[in-house]
Amino acid sequence: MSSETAQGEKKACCAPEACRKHDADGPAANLSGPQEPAPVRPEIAAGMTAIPGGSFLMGTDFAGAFPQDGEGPVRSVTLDPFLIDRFPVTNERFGLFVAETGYRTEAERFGWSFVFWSHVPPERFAELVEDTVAAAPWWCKVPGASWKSPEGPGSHVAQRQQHPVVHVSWNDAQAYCRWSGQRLPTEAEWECAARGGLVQKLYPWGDKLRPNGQHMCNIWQGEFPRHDTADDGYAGTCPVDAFPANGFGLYSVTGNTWEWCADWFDAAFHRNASPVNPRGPLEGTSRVMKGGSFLCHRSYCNRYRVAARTSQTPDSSTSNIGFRCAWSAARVS
Ligand SMILES: [Ca+2]
Repeated sequence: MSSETAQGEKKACCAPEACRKHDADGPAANLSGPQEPAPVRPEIAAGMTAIPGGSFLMGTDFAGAFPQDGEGPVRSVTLDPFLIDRFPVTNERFGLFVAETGYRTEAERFGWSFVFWSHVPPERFAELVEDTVAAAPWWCKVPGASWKSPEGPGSHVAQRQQHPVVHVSWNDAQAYCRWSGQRLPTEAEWECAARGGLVQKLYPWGDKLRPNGQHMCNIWQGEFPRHDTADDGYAGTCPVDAFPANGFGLYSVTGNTWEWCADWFDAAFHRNASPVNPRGPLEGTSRVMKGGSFLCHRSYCNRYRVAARTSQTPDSSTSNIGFRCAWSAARVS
């Protein structure tokens, strides 16, 4: 496949749009909550790290980037100090939220989610898969797939407690934040934290994907989408601490799962926006996602870079989208 074709299909390869139909009694009714966030729980605050305020160079002019995504131009962005989770939200932590609140995710309410084809047990493929995405047939609509049954009925997360939670929509992440007392990071905060204090490097650790031949994140090896050799040790998600942390102590920044950010997505908005604590457009149709996932491969989608960005509608869920949370340092007493 040519690179031009691959770039043109970025939405389908990164994560398919759910195109779910809402009604008055749909998932939105599940999302009401207090206007003022609850205090951050001590056990959650303990898992966060402080990112100093100041300026950093956001975006990239890298020749291998995706200009249509709005990765460039490089610009100086200034942020107030903030705190951010060192790890993506795990199945264990999300399970605690669900146990305490009874929350049902959008995938559970709509009754299905998207699963990558090779993760569906082949002997049960016809039974479990209702449909596939025309532009990306490796994405399967699986009734019953959810955060606690990532490959549909019969699968579970018992042995994946320290993996990032998946099959969670942006709306689900917002609901979690209302419980935890946190909020989603802005895209600028996410990228600043992901860079780990390095300046204009491609990855959280530098410019070389595999320094000294060492895998530094969970992405795809082999021929996408047919055969993942899992040379990095994992086909699918991996524990959030499976690879080294970056300079700010953040784990699982690139690869593993995409992570929702607070901002609405626009490919050009930032060109004329304020560079001080940018928050993205006031409205939009899809939310920013950062970091890439275990499905990213340089032959098709090299979005496992800190400046890379994509988006999805806020009710979408797949087996490769998760999130981590932030907190404003000004709220620390
Ligand atoms: Ca992998």
